[in-house]
Amino acid sequence: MRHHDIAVIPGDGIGTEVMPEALRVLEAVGARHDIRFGLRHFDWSCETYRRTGRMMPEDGIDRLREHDAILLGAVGAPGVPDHVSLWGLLIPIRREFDQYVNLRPVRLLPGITPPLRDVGPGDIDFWVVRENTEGEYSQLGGRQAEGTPSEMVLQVAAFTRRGTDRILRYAFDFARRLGRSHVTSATKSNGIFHSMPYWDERFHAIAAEYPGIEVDQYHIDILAARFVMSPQRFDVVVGSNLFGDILSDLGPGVTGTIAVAPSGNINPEREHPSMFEPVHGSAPDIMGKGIANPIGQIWSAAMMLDHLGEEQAAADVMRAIETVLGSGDAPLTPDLGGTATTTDLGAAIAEAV
Ligand code: GGG
Repeated sequence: MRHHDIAVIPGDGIGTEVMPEALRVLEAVGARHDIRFGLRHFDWSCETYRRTGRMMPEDGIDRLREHDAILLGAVGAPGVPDHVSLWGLLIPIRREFDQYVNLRPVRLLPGITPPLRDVGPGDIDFWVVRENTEGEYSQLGGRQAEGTPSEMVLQVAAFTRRGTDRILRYAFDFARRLGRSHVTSATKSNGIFHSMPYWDERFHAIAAEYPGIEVDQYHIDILAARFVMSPQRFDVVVGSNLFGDILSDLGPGVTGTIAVAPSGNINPEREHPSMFEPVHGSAPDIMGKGIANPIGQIWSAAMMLDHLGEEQAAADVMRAIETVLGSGDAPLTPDLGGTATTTDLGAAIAEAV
C-alpha cells in the first residue's frame, strides 16, 4: 500500500463545502488503488484571522512542510480585506514553497453547454501556465503624501531574470511533454514600458531553445478577445502572475463555468510540497446553501494525485467526472443548470470512481 501525507486546508466560504466531496472521492480512489492518505486538517481561514489576528499560526509554513502535498479550498470572507486574507495564507504558501508554476487546465467537459456556439467537448483543451511568485503580485511600493492633494500610491511589479526564464522554460517543456506544438505568450509591451518588453525579450530567447515549437505572442487585451472568439486555437498559454490569473478565469468562463476549474501551485523541483486548489474563490453569495459545484476541488485533487505519481488514480477521477457529466442524467448543481446539491454531485463522482 502506498501512503501520502496531505495537508487539508478547506479555508473559507464554499471551500468548507466542496472539500469534503474531494476527500470522499480520494477515499474511493484510494480504496481502488491501494493508496492510503494521511490527512491532516488545518482550519486556517478568515475566522482564524478574526480570532487571532493571523490567517495561519506563526509556524504554519513549518507545519505544512512535512506533507507530500497541500489541498486547499478557498480563501476570503466579507469583513476581512482580500489582500489581508490572500497575503496571510495563499501567497506565503506559494512563495515559501517556491511554487513558481500555477498550472491551470482549460477544458470543455462533456455535458456542459458552453456559451459559445459550435464548440463541443475536445474543442477547447489548453493549459494556462501562470507565473506564481513574483510580477504584479508584489508588496513593493507604498503610499505617499496621504491625505494631501498630492496623495499617490506606487505599486511596483518585479520580474527577475531567474523568475521569468524558469516559468517560460517550464511552459515550453510542458508543451513538449504533452506533445503540443504551440506556446502563446501574454504580454502588454506596447503599454507597460519596462517589464513587458523584458518579458518578450526573454520569451524569444527561451523559445530559441525549442526549435520544434511554434510561438506567438498577443497583447493581453486582444488575447482576452481571442480566448472568447477562438478558444480552440490554443495549446499552452504562458503569462505573468496577473495576466495568468485573469486568463485562467476567463478560459473556464468560456467553457461554461469557472466552478469546475482546478489548479496546481507547483514546485517542479519537488524540494517543497506543491498545493492544489480550485480556481474559484470562497463565493460568499452562495455559501451555506449546499449548492456549490465540487468539481473544481475534485479535479484539483486529481491533479494532486498525478503530481504524487498516482497517474492511474488521477485518470480514474477524471474519467469519473466525465462519465457523470456526460451521462445525461447527472445530478448537476445550479451553475450547470441543475438543482442538485454539492453532496449529490460529489457522491455521484465518488460512486463512478
Ligand atoms: N481557491 C483559492 C481561492 O480562494 N482563490 C481566490 C483568489 O482570489 N485567488 C487569487 C489567486 O489565485 O492569486
